[in-house]
Amino acid sequence: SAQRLFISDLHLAPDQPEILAHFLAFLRGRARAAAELYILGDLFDAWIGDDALGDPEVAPDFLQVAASLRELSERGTRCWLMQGNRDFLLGRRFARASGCRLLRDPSLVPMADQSILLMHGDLLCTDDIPYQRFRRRVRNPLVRQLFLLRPRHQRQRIAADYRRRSRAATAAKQTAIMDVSPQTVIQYVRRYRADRLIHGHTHRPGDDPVTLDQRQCLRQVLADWRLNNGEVQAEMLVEEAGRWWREPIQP
Ligand code: OKV
Ligand code: MN
Repeated sequence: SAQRLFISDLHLAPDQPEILAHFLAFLRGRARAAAELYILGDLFDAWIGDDALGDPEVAPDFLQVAASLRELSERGTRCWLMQGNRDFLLGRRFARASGCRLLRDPSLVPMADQSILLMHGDLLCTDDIPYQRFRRRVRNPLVRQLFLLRPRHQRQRIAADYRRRSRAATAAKQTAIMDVSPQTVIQYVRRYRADRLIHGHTHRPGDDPVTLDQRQCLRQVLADWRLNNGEVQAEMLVEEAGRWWREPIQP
């Protein structure tokens, strides 16, 4: 079929084998019926560099993710991958290993007579000043290169430290600060003349009509994948011939 599937925020991590298994089953099952799969960031909960793919000390299971994505694209589903705020170090080497094409954030793509703006979503959360400062720092090309030059075990330790400190900071933040800024949403939609904005990151799935310049744009927020009473809860957005709907991802 000519379906396009949109997912984000799987946050794959070695200590959550259920979500990993759910994703691998999705790649071998439902995803095969699609022409294109869009992964809009935070496929992984942490990423310390593409050279760590398959490192037994980091996450041996992630080799399976790359192999299964590759198999899906070889079977005819084109896979697009955007970096998220957690896996912003995903690069060409992972793209090659997984058969995915990298999508920059933001990306404007024409689909079914509409201009669709695809983002991870963290660029929209401009009220979270400490996060935006962190973002600028770790994405600075020099800071990034110096990090990638360190041995893998050091990077692992540094990353674990960041995550520990971030959990404490997130718990202390007001939830409104961690949502998108409505003014920033309007800025992006206006600048790109988008008819639809699709993003993840906030873990607040839903549809939000945005009015600007006497026209309507629809902002669609993708769901994160999570474990709920031992069951994986996952959902995707689907487009086919200009029709859009949400669909749960079954085991
Ligand atoms: C990713 C986030 C951890 C948020 C560090 C330079 C520096 C990269 C890094 C370390 C952390 C990614 C790579 C991770 C995102 C966190 C905690 C909060 C809010 C440096 C370049 F500065 F140390 F030199 N990192 N990891 N967070 O564990 O994947 O997005 S990570
Ligand atoms: Mn995110």
